[in-house]
Amino acid sequence: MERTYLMIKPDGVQRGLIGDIISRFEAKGFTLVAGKFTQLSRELAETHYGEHKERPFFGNLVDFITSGPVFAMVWEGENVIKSSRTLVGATNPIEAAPGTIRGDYGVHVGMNLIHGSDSSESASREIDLFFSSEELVTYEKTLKQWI
Ligand code: ABT
Ligand code: MG
Repeated sequence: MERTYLMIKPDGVQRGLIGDIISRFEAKGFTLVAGKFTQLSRELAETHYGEHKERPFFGNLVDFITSGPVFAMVWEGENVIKSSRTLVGATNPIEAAPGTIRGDYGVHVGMNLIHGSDSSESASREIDLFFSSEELVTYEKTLKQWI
């Protein structure tokens, strides 16, 4: 089963959107594997966004992502990497379709609410960067008769 790394950014946390965002992935049919409310160090943020090191917005990006706590998560499900990028929407919220997280809530490319891994390589790298193997919880849904 495929896994991806999703992270609600400081703007999503401060606007009180953690619950709404998690609900969307639950309602879609994906399963939560790990979750952590945490403040990123500069070093971790620079490693996570290392592919953008040479871009002009890199400094601002690292400033923003370390400006307050984030909610880091691992989600599992069929085609979860691609599907979660669809639920998240285009990088620039102005261009993101209504119905997507960025399309519904965002206006600024530098504050676009949530990060999602863009490939299976990124997903493995990012899951390992943010979570230890003990923090990844696999379980069976055994309470179907009650819920
Ligand atoms: P992430 O999920 O945060 O990686 O965003 P996404 O993959 O949709 O877009 P990319 B290209 O990876 O952007 C990374 C972060 O850089 C910000 N950014 C991007 C800018 O501020 N200006 C730009 O011109 C571009 C291309 C948006 C992303 N994050 N934030 N916050
Ligand atoms: Mg990206």
